[in-house]
Amino acid sequence: MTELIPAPRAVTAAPGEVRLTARSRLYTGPGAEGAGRWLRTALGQATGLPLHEGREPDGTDATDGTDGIALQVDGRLGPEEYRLVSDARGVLVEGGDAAGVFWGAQTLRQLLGPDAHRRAPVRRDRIWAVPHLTIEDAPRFRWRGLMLDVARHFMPKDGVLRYLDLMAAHKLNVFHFHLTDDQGWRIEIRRHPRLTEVGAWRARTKFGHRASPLWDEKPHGGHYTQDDIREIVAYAAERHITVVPEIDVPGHSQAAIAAYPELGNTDVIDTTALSVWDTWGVNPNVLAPTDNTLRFYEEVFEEVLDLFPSEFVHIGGDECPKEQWRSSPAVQARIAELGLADEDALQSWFVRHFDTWLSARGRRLIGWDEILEGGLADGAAVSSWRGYAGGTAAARAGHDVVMCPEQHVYLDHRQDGGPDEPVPIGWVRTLEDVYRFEPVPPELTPAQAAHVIGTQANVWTEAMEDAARVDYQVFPRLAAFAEVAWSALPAPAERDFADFERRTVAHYARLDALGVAYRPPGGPRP
Ligand code: TNX
Repeated sequence: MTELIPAPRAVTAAPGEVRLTARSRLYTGPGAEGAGRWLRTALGQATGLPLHEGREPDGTDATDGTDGIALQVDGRLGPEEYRLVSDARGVLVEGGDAAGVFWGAQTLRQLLGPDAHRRAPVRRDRIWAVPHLTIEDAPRFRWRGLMLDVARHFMPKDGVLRYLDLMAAHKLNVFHFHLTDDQGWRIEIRRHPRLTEVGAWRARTKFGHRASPLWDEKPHGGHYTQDDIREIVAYAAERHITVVPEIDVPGHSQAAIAAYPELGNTDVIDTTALSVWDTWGVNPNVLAPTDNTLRFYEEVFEEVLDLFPSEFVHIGGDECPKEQWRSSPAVQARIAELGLADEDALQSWFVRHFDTWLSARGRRLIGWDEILEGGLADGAAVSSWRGYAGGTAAARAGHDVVMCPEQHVYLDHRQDGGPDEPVPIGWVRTLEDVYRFEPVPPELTPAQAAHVIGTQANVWTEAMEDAARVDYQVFPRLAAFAEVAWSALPAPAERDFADFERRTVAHYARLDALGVAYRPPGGPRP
C-alpha cells in the first residue's frame, strides 16, 4: 500500500497497522481545519465512517488511543512539507503549513487503498488500515501546474471542479485556466457582455479533414458566469490550488473581435464580417494596438482581478502574426508615434503596458515565451513552451520561469505511434518520456536555476471534445508529470522508470475508483 504517486522523499516502514473504525476520531489542530474538512468528506463518503471531531473539550488531542487521525501544523517544517507517522498511537499528519497538512492528507488517502477514492462505500465489512510507517515529504517545485484549454472545447463547470480534485490527488497546485482564444471566450465580463453572448459560441468545427469525427456542423460553446468562476477559485483554494487566469492578447483574439469588431485592424479587413473561428491554427486576425483596445482590456482585467486573487495573471502573448500590423496604416502610424523600431517592439510595448498596469495593482504578469521578443519588463515571468530556449534565456536574465516545453509536456500530443490513438496529433510522448522530463536545463547556474519556479503540463483541447477524451490524453501521463514536479528525482537517465511503472498498478486502481477514463497500459481498447 505504499505504492505512492508522486513518490515521497522518504518512507520508513514498520510492522503493524492502524485500523480505522467507527470509533476513530479525526483531530484537527489550528491551521489544519481545511485539510480536516477535506479528509472527513473524502474518507467519510468512501468508508462510511463518521470520523467524529477528536478535539477534547480542553482543546487537547483525543487521538492518543490506537485508532485515530490527527492533523496539525508544525511550524518547524517548511512550506508544503509534511510528515506522516502511523504507529501504535494512530496516524499523525504534521505539515509546515495548511498546504503541507493537506498534501499529507492526500497521501493518507492513497495509503488506505483504491476504495478510499470512491464516493460511497462498496463493502461495509472491509477493514481500513494504514500500515505503520513514517513518511517525510516536501515538493521540489513551488509551481506544479496544469493548464487546461477550455476555449477550444468548453468544459462545463463540474468537469473543471473534478479536474481540481484530480490535480489535488497528484499534489499539483497551479491551475492555469486558458479562458479565451480565437475559438471561444469563456468568462463572463459584465462590462462587455457580447464577449460571451457572441464570443462563447462557434457555429461548427472544421478539424483535419471532412471524414474526421471532429469535423462537424454543430455549434460548440459555453461559458462560466462570474459566480461559477468564484466557485471554481474557492474550490481550488480549499485544495491549496491557485487558479491563474489567462486572457490571451494580442493574438488568439478572434472571438473577442467577432464580439467587438472595433478591437481588430479595421483598416485592413472588414472585422464586422468575422465570426468566432471554426478551425485550428495560428490566426492572422489580431488586436489593433489602439488606446480603445487597451482601455477595453483594462476593463476586462479589472473584472478578472476581482475574481482571481492569484499573484500571477497570464496575458498569453503567443503566436501573434504581424501581417495585419505590417499592412495597417493606422498601426504603422502608431509605431512611428511611439518611436518603436518594428512590429515586434509594438508587441513588447503592448505587453509592457499590461505589465505596468498589473504591477500597479500588486500582481505579476506571466506570458508565453514570445513575450521575450523585443524585451521583457522586469518582474514579468515566462511560460517556456517552445522548448527550453525561452525559459533558459529568461532565467539568465533574472526572470522567473515555468518550464512547459511542448516537446515534453504537451498532453494533447499522442502517447503512442500506433494507428489506434484516438487523438493522433503531435509528437509521440510516452509515459516514460514524460517521466524522464527534466524541467531545469543543466546549463543554468544554481542562481539562474532558482528562477525556474516550476513546471506545468499543458492540455490544449482542439481534438478533445469531452471530458472522457481529456482524461484519456491526460492520464496516466499526469501521474508521471506529478512525480517530476513533486519528487526529487535524479537526472533523467538515472530515473527508475520500472519502479514508477510498478507503482502505476496501484495508481490505475485509484484512477478507476475516481472514475478517470485513462489510456489503458496496453493502448486503446477496440
Ligand atoms: C500552440 S502553446 C499553442 C496553442 C495550441 C497548441 C497545440 C501555445 C502558447 N500556443 O494555441 O493549442 O500549440 O499543441
